[in-house]
Amino acid sequence: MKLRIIAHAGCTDGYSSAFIIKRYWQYLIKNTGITEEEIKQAEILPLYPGDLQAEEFISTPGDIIIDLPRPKGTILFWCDHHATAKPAEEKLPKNQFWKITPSCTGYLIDLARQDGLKSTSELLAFKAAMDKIDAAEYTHQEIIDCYYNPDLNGLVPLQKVHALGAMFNTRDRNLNLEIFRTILSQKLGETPLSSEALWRLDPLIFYRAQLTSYREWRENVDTYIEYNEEMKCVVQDDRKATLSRGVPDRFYACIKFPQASYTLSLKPMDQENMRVGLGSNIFHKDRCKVDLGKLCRDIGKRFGKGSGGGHHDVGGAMIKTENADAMIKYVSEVLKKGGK
Ligand SMILES: [Mn+2]
Repeated sequence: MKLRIIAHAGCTDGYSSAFIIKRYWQYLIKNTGITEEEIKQAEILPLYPGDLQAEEFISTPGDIIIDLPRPKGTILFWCDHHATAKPAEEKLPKNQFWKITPSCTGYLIDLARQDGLKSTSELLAFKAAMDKIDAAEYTHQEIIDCYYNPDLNGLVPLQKVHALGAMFNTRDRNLNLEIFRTILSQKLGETPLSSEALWRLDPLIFYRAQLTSYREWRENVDTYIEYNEEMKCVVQDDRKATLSRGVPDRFYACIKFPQASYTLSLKPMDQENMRVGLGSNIFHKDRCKVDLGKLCRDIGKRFGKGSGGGHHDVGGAMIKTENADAMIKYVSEVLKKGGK
């Protein structure tokens, strides 16, 4: 059977989930008759959640879908941990898994361990790093250590995973895609932390550049990022940017405005479409009284073509550019009201 591994593009959890599938599929994909050779030959297809929610997406019976919403049609395997992807049915079909967990990677590792995969210190360190990254459970110091000032000569697992993520988070989408595929097509070690072929490509080159790009981005975004006291929300409206610099540091708002409860970002993708990000202050998730994943699904429907969702504390949506101001007004009202 022709297989496709469809993983969340541009996302470290998407990449790491695909790694776990390729490496440990025997513990996860049961009674389908697929072979190691077919997994080796599988097409790696990084996509965004909206791509699977779109009418144009056509699934195939060989699709392995991870860290993404479940599409219509027959597929081989599905695993997701996003709150808004909750299936309607009580009992899921064979080889389908959904649960709210910190990361999809960690969920897959746990499923494989339940089926007999031996836990090693490396596997557990990798799971811990991925859970921290995808659920944004960093301490203030860990943000500084990963986004500002890592000791590049002695990276700990959390920083190593950041260095890997830097490889496919450049500003060139085609390069990102090429790298994402390449580092899943080499000989895989126990986890990415010890995959020799991968580290021979020297992720530090990418990480060093990314750290500089974060700094340039922060300096540029400083000219228009603002805190709205009424909404208790940091608003980063990229329509106000006069320059386009660097690579986004997604937690900058929480470092710069510690008083904030929420962060809202607007990024024009093209003439017609705008990506919206909504998050809670990662250091004060207790302040988050609104289900942001649900709110994102709501604004995706109200102000876009229906693409939107996420977790309780963070979400994203695509909207029509012309609806951006109406969307801000709507979000502002919801946030002001709180979870009531
Ligand atoms: Mn994820």
